Formats: sequence, C-alpha cells, structure tokens
Amino acid sequence: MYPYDYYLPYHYYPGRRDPESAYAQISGSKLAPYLQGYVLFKDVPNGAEVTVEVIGLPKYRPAHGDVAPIGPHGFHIHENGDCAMGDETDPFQQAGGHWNPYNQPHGHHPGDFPVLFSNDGYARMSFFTNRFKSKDIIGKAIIIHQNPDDYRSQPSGDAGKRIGCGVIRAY
Ligand SMILES: [Cu+2]
Repeated sequence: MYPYDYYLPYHYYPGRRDPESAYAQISGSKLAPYLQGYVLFKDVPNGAEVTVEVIGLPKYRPAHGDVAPIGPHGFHIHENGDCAMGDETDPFQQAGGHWNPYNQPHGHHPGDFPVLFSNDGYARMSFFTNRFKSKDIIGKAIIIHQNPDDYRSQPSGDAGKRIGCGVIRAY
C-alpha cells in the first residue's frame, strides 16, 4: 500500500493501480455520540461486497403522528468525502446529497443501500451490489440517517437527519 493513502486521494498518484477494496471509519454526530464502526467494500466478480458493522445506534422510537420512527436507519453513499459536523442540530451537511452519477431517481442511486437494523445499538450486515467497484467510490462519504429510507421520496428517501458519517478511502 502506498504510504500516503491517508493524506491525498489515491488518484493523485499517476500510474497507481485501482484499489480493489475501500474502507470507511464511521463516527457519530451529536445526535448519536456513541455511534462508531466501519464499512468495508471488497470487489468481487461483477460488483462489490459491502460489509458494515457499527455500535452505538440510538434507541428505537416508534413513529407517532407525522413524526418518523428512529430506526431502522437509512444508509447511503453521499457525494462529498467531508464529515465535518457543522450544525450540531443538522449535522454532516458538507457530505452533500446522494452520489448520483447516472442521474437516477432515489431508490436507484448506486449508493442506495438496505436500511441498517439495530440490535440494541449494534448492527452488522453484508450484501452484494453490482452498481459500483471500490475505485468508483473513493473520496465519497457513507451516511447513516436517523430515520428509515422509504426508497421513494426524492431526492433522498426522507431518511431524516444524519447521525453517522465516514469518508471512503482506498484500502
Ligand atoms: Cu443519505
């Protein structure tokens, strides 16, 4: 591995081979201060295997009236690899909107993932996607949301505030 991977995006190094895996360290916003974990992307034939493991998800709260439930949690790739907290009441806005390179509706963005199910704060899952390879997502961000994704509302599934963020790096 090139020793400066963590200081500059990989494409700054001409002639470097494309990475075959990628990794994001997740940390929580003020809305989920104990949230931490990782997402690992591993290229496999025809796509990538995505594995996520986090602890510290907030306690489940059922929907009431027009207020969305807390959990299961919307889980996506967003455009910008910037996890600055910003406004603590509406964190991680620097990560931008959903990564949407093919101008698709929400529900069919390459980084629209299954929701994360919390088990008393712990979640783990793995799934296959054919929508990208690791090299395509370096420098973007993983976002975990407070509320579920409805896979229908535009542009981001009405998944509410951002409770976790991680920059995706070559690995
Ligand atoms: Cu999102």
